[in-house]
Amino acid sequence: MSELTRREFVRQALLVAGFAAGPQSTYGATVTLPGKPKLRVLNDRPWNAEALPHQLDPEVTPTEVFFVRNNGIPPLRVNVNDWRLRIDGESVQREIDLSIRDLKRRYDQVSLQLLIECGGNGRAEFNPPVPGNQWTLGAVGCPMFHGVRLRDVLEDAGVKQDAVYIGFRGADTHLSGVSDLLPISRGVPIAKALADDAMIAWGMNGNDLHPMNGHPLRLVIAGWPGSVSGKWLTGISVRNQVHDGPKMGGKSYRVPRQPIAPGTTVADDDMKIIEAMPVKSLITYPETGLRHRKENELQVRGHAWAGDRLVKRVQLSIDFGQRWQDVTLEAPRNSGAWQRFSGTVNFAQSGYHEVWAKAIDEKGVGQPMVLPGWNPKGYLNNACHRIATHVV
Ligand SMILES: Nc1nc2c(c(=O)[nH]1)N[C@H]1C(S)=C(S)[C@@H](COP(=O)(O)O)O[C@H]1N2
Ligand SMILES: [Mo]
Repeated sequence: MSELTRREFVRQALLVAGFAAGPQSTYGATVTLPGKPKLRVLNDRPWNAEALPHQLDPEVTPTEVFFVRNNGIPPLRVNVNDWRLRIDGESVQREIDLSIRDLKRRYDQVSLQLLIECGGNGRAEFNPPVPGNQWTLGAVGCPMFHGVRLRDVLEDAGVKQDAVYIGFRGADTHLSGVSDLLPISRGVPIAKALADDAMIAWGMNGNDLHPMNGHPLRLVIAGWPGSVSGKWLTGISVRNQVHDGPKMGGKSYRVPRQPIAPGTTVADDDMKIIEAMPVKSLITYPETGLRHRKENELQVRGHAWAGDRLVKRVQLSIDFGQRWQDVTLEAPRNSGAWQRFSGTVNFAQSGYHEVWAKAIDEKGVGQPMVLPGWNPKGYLNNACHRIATHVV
């Protein structure tokens, strides 16, 4: 990253931490994230910002439109040469301690295009409303990541037979300012940690990671709630039990075991951890609100993804879901990447129309047309995306 970006980041981070005087954001004021000026900022204490659907049109998500979701305050000073990653826990054969240079030298380097979607993407649509960042559609992206496979590092430390889960530690600090409190420490079952689409990354889209996306090191665990992809990564524990770090329990990243009526209170014991994210798609071209001439066909394209599954089919509707047409769907570049869809629609009538997209995964599970299962924290909204067109 450029020195300017770094300095601006530190300045912003200081502001967030309340340590420095400077232009304060007040309600309604425009604030933008350094290096990501087009993102829609939901909150700057801590920083949370999302893309608009049409900004996500490129096959590989550019860094400047890749969303940011922070639970705490990012580290103010990062020294890449001194950075250490520790692999420990009850279920490793030997603890190891690695520099970024060690990571680069000891293991096969890979570049993989991997999808990260926040578990709360789409939360704004929940009714009754639920607290938390009011994400609409853009807390998702699929950049290219550079690093090593998580599996190679874990196997180097040696994974014992009784390993159940991994849990990460990061260098960000708790919003309360208490230094030994982690803002978040989550993880995944060992099988997912050893999968092809789980990596430790030091780079994104040909550069270092952006400071807000975890520079200098992060986990990327594709297709699961973004909260398992630990940023500013300093440690990974291989656990002999389900990881119990902050935001693994209670209502965090958990949904009711059984469907509940909207607005119902649920006991923590009746909640389960979210695993792979459900099938979803996003129309990235055209932008909603388009004016379109009736005699021309309209090109429509976007991306579809389905957690640990492949998407098998994408359909479009221009009559509010009464009739659907299949469109072309490409294979992912690698396991863990989203899939491009593209097709054309023709309008028989002028006037207000909507284009709806629906993806169906390899098990035959499709997206719901309306908000699925209400849950207390507003996770897993994979309802169909719709855009408006004015046909003239
Ligand atoms: N250390 C740390 N890792 C973290 C977080 C965080 O606040 N701290 N946020 C998580 C959440 S909730 C999401 S959705 C993803 C978002 O990654 P991004 O900000 O790079 O888009 O990072 C995850 N990793
Ligand atoms: Mo998230």
